[in-house]
Amino acid sequence: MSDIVRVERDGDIGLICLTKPPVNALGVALRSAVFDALAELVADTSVRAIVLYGEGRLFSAGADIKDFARAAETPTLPDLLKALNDSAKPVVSVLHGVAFGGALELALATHLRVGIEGVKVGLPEVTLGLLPGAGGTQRLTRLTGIAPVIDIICKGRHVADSEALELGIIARLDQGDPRDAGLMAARDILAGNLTARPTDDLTVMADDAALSAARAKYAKGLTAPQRAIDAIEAATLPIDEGLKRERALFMELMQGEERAGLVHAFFAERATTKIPERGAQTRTVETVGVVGGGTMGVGIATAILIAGRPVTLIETQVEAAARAQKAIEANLTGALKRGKLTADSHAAAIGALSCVTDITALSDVDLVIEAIFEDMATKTGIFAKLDAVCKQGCILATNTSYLDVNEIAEATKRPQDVIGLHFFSPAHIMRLLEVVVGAKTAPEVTATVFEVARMIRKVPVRSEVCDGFIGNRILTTYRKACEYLVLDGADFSDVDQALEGFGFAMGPFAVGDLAGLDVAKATRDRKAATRPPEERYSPIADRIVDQGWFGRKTEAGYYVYEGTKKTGTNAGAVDIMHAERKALGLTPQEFSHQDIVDRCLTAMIMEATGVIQEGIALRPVDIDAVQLFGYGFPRHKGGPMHLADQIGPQALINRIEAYAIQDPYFWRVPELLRDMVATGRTFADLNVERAEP
Ligand code: 3H9
Repeated sequence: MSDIVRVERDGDIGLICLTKPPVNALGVALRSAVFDALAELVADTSVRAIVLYGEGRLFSAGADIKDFARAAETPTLPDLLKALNDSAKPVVSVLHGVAFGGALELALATHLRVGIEGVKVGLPEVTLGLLPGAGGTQRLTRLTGIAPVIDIICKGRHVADSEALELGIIARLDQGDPRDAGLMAARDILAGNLTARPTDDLTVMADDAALSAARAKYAKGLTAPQRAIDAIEAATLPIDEGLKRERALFMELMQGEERAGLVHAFFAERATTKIPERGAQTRTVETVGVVGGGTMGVGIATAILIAGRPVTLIETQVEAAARAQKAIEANLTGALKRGKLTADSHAAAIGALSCVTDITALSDVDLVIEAIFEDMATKTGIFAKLDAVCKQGCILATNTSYLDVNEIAEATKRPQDVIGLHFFSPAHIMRLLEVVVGAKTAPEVTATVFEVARMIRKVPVRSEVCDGFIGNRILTTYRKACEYLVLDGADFSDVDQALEGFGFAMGPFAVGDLAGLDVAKATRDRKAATRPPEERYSPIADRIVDQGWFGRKTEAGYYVYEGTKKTGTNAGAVDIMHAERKALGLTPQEFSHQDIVDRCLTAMIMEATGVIQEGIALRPVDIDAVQLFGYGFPRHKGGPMHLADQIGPQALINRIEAYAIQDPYFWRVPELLRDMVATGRTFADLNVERAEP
């Protein structure tokens, strides 16, 4: 017996229990232990049926994703599945919690599957740039037919218990203990009351219409769903041929950049919670106050209510409080429609909201999040009031996106309880939460807000205080690079197209139109007095705003709109671009889409490297998480620092030095890049070195 698999016997039934925390991932050690356990039970003449189940909160999360970088070791998952399929004794698998990827494939190779209520099954490999590589495309198709399997695999979606039953993925749905359910099913099989048979014995009906519709649907997207369709098509072949085809397609994807980027993104989402404050005693957060009922306050309140915690929201006027109440209720109803809330939890969330004008209503809450407009004097005024009103131990958070959290903290007599929580709009949907730790913030406060982030399903990233923190600081540099490109000859629509071609949902100028060009101008005006004289400045955006073109809300900005629909570029904005280039005496240069992407991403990486060098971010992977979950960086590219490793530090230095010939003030090589060249380290190495700060 090993410590990751328990072999038991109950009469003539043998049981194999997976006991490898945290998620029973099917790495080589677990595969090998199950393989040996199976051989032992198959050889035991007293055993007539075998049950496979898992211990802990879930059956298994599938193949061990950390192993992808290594060559497959034997027994491989297909080796193990063949042994299960070929077992002369019936094998029943019991699925509880989740059975994803290789875990579902493992179960599909057993002769019968039982689900425990609440179980979710799925083949999410496409979300990792892969396709199911251990028979999933062949065996699931044998159970459900081609059309349903395309929907499940190409979307990588989770299938709920009742649907799994309906589709025949599980033979029955039980309640309670997986072990008991497995024993009961095994006894029913031995008594002839339940049929168990290898999935491989089933055949698949061809469905050319479903395949060609899927090919058309996924033609423009990522590679993995396209290859998955090819593998599903092979399910009409004899099983051995189909499995061979699936494996070949799987191995091809395994070598791809898409897979590397998506796997990096998977771990980035989970890496950011490893902070130095981990392990500090946390405070209890049961009740939350929100100050400000604008877009941010409404979104933040919604996120907290969805997580089942009561919210008291403060506005200055009764009408504004009523408006916030209505907006939050509408958000909650949206969450109900999207399946994020049940009818009961929706009603409970609405009952747990109170929008009032009296700040003393916050006297007993555990956490307050201030979300008023960005003005230091107003914010410090609010924090002084909160200091007077809130109970001792209450955490006071500000949702500022760039103001100095230390200065805000000093407005109170308890700076140790003050922290920045920078949400992204819409706050109940966007996953990123920048946690801005002040000079005096207590470790337990930081640890507690990371717990709160988990509760509201955010990706929290720890940042030190600086102008713009991690995200907006990098965004500012990236945007400047985009604007300089336009000054130098690339049309703004070319810049947008190039970056959309790279994978951003929207280019920077289209985003500017969406966010409001007047808002960006107000920020530039605020910074004008402190702008260094050596810094290049593009007046194009200011001239566009001068025309009253603020973007989508005025139906004209860089582009023109009918309602929210973009109908073309704004000819007036194009004229301004040409005129300003001329006024500055600039001769337009030619830039290919590749040049544009290289410059803009190099600017992003350059600033991000500075952010790491200065210790504002803990690790390169934290920057990737910020970009992926807050700024629309394409997930399959893994994030700017993952990309930086592919480009390499020396190539990045060469680029920056070449760009610096024209603008040495903006383009400067960060010391860390030179250090990486000298020591041969990559950003991935830094992630490993700093994995547990
Ligand atoms: C596959 O199966 C390929 C096959 O078709 C073919 C093979 C030939 N491996 O998410 P959590 C870690 S591809 C390694 O925080 P939750 C995770 O990093 C696989 N590690 O918990 C974290 O570690 P840490 C297809 C894994 O309760 C810890 O476990 N399967 C794996 O919020 C806890 O995870 C998938 O795509 C893994 N497979 O969610 C499923 N899974 O504490 C991927 C998790 O050090 N996993 N870890 O940060 C999930 O969707 C979620 O983790 C799950 C649990 C729902 C299971």
